[in-house]
Amino acid sequence: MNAAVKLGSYVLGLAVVFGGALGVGKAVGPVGTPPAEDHAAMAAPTASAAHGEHGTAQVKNDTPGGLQVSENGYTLNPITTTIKPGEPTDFRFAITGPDGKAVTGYQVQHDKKLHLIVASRDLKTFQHVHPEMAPDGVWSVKLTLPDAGPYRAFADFAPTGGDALTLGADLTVAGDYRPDALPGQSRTATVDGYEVTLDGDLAPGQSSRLTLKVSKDGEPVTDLQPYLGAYGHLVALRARDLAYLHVHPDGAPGDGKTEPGPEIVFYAEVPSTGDYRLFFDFQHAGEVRTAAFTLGAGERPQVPASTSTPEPSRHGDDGHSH
Ligand SMILES: [Cu+2]
Repeated sequence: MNAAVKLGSYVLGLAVVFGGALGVGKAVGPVGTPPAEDHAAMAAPTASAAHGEHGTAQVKNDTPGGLQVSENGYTLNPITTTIKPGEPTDFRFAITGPDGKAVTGYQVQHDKKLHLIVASRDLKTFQHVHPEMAPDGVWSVKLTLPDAGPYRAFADFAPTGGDALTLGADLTVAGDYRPDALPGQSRTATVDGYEVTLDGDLAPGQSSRLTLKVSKDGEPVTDLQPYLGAYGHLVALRARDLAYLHVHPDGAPGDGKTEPGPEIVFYAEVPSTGDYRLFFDFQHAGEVRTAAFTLGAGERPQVPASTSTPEPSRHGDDGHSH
């Protein structure tokens, strides 16, 4: 056994797994694709060990997941194109691979072969569902999208033998569309009598520790149930373009140190300043609920207040506005 080769491949493996978080993906050279949304990494037992050591990582250039309908030869193909507001619809789609055929082999990540997230473009509506795959590779799931308007569907999966990917496609629900403004920043969310608080800050280009604490009737909840291989699942979407971001749970049920609440820790990595909408799924008393938060990352960009045509200067031609 050549120790150098072994170490080299170990380091490369780490770079592929943690490239996004560490910002070293570029340093190891032309890795074929950015390791965006490597959910396989989330399941790796060593994942949490790498956190906390790279708080000074540079802002990465990797394209976040979910912004492309096709990446690395894999394409998300919606088959169902008509969705009516408020009506249960059998939403069907297929993932095609580099050979153009529907992919039927998937790796299980977080207990499932494929996770489908559907969010309205205004981030008011969020659903996280698990479609069933037919032998021909067509996935289907009952979806009820409450309101008319544009939605984004994200397929989060890893093909057998390939890297994890999150592909995104637009869905449109016809009708009278009334967009909502992004809810203001808040660290407390209430859902079905549960209060969830969020502690921690998002920092662009860094792995940020976020702690979610679940209470009910003022009492901490200490018997959360495993859901998707963790005591909670967190999806972060960037406002405006719905980039789908990298979030790792810290610890797993049954690892001897992760408690079933009230606090669940995640490491989230955001690629830029701006607002993010965080959706936290947790299971208690046999039911999965979602708490949503809006959180800003970094300093707000300094956007000029007005986009109107500049007036001619009244102070001569010095070119400065006052
Ligand atoms: Cu899922």
